[in-house]
Order: sequence, then structure tokens, then C-alpha cells
Amino acid sequence: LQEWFDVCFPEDSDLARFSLWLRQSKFTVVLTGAGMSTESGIPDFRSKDGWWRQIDPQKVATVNALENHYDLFHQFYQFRIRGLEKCQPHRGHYILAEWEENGLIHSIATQNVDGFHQQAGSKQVYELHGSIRKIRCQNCELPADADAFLEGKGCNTCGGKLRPDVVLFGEMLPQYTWNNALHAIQKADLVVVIGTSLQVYPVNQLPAISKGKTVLINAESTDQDQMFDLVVRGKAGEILQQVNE
Ligand code: BV8
Repeated sequence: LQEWFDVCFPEDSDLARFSLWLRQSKFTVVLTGAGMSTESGIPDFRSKDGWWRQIDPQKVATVNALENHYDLFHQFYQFRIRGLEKCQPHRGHYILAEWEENGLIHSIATQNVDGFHQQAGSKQVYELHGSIRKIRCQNCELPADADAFLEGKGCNTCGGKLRPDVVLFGEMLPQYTWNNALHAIQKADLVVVIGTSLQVYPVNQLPAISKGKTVLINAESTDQDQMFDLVVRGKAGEILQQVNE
């Protein structure tokens, strides 16, 4: 393996170390955030072109917004769902799905609600913040049709407000999914965190729980950089392609 290394990555680069750890690891868990989907054309939240630079999350991504400012809430999520229809997973999503297929990684815990990991073929995906593709009634909790939500209709069972099945600020994360992700991270001997500012609780507590090696792949620095064994600065899709070659 070492001589393969010296050929592929002459200098002892960060990519070399990441690639070695990935191939040596017995149980790797990947944790992704919005930075995993920006190369698909989906804005993230907190970098310079992020959603929260244009709109206050308290006004659209909270239960209060859903209950008291439904028009703005609905407009925000309708716009994001429609934006998704024009985008698809990029090469990086497909590489992670291949790595699961050939046993290089065990699972992906994601904060993303776009469903791109599953669309690219990943099977073991823990959607910690839910899915924007699924719609439910806020009142009776029954699933509803996405088109009904996009057309601004109410729940056809009880007339309640329809909403995407995402975790809004102040809402609990799905308990079963959270526990699965937590156990996977606790078992992992390698945790690879990709494209997240690690600002949102409780997901931002996960990297510190890992007893294994931790790698952070991110375009910008985060306030947890120094906690990682390795920080690879750059774009997720590009880095995953370079390591995959
Ligand atoms: C909860 C809705 C228990 C879904 C979102 C005060 C202090 C601490 C915590 C709190 C506090 N007040 C309130 C809280 C709790 C709150 C929280 O953490 N607030 C923070 C922001 C202060 N958390 C909650 O409310 C959570 N629930 O705690 O429940 C509870 C329950 C009841 C009562 C009390 C407690 C719920 C959290 C879920 C929030 N939902 N959105 C949606 O519409 O999507 S938040 C939003 O942030 C998204 O969900 C997103 O998933 C999440 C995380 O963002 P990131 O993925 O990290 O994206 P970000 O833009 O931040 O970073 C992207 C990074 O990628 C950047 O660094 C960028 O440089 C990089 N990048 C970009 N492109 C690339 C790249 N890197 C590589 N390659 C690229 N190409």
C-alpha cells in the first residue's frame, strides 16, 4: 500500500493521509452538511451565498414561522422544493455511494434534506434533519402530497397546515434516526465530516463523540477545525474525485 502511495501522492499530502485512513478503516461513517450539495447548485446556509445571508432563519425555519407566518414559511419551502427539481446529485454523491457499495464506508449521517445521497445510490443514510421531499400535516401528522403543498392547499383530511418533513429550529430530531447515527459514530474508527459549518446543535456534537480518527473536508474554516485529526480544505466533489482516482 505504501509504495502505491508514493506513486499516487508523492508528497505526504493530506489527500494521501485521508486515502490511507479510508482504506485502513474497518468502519467509516460520513457526516455531511449543505456544503455537500453546493456543487449541485443548491445554496448552503451560512457561507457568503448561503440562505441565511438572504433571509432570517427565525422567520422561515421555525415552528413559530409555520404557525404565525405561514405565507412566508410556505414561500420559502416552495421555492426550495422547486429549486431542487432543477438540480441533481454531483460526482461526489455518486462516489460516496460507490464507497458504500464496495465496503469503504458504512453509512452517511446527513443534515441535508435534499435526498441526493439516496438518489445517487447510497443505502444507509440517516436524514438527521428530515426530508424536504416529504410533506406532512402539522395538525394531524398524516403524510400529504407534495403537489398539494406546492399549490398551497391544506390537509385534505383535517384542513391543517401542510409542511415539509424537515426538522425546524426548536423541533426534536427524529429519535430513531438520531440514535442510529449516534451508535454508528460511536462504533466508527473513522468519521469523515464533509461540507458543514458545525453550527447547529445537536448534530455539531457528533464529531467529538467519535473515538476514532476524524477528518473534516470543508471549503472554509469552522470553529471545530482544531478538534479534527485532519482538515482538508477544498470542495467536496473535487476532493472526493481526487481521492477516488
Ligand atoms: C434541537 C431546517 C432539541 C431544515 C435547519 C443556542 C445555542 C446553541 C444551540 C441553540 C441555541 N438556541 C437554539 C439552539 C438549538 C438549535 C441550534 O443549534 N441553533 C443554532 C443555529 C444556534 N438547534 C435546534 O433547534 C435543533 N433542535 O435542538 O432540538 C430541542 C427541542 C426543543 C426545545 C429545545 C431543544 C434543530 C436543528 C435543525 C435546524 N434546521 N433548517 C431545512 O430547511 O433545511 S438548520 C440548517 O442548518 C439546515 O438544516 C442545515 O442542515 C443545518 C446545518 O447547516 P450546514 O449543513 O452546516 O450548512 P452551513 O451553510 O452552515 O455550512 C456549510 C459549510 O460547507 C460551510 O462551512 C461552507 O464553507 C462549506 N461548503 C460550501 N460549499 C462547499 C463547502 N465545503 C466543501 N465543498 C463545497 N463545495
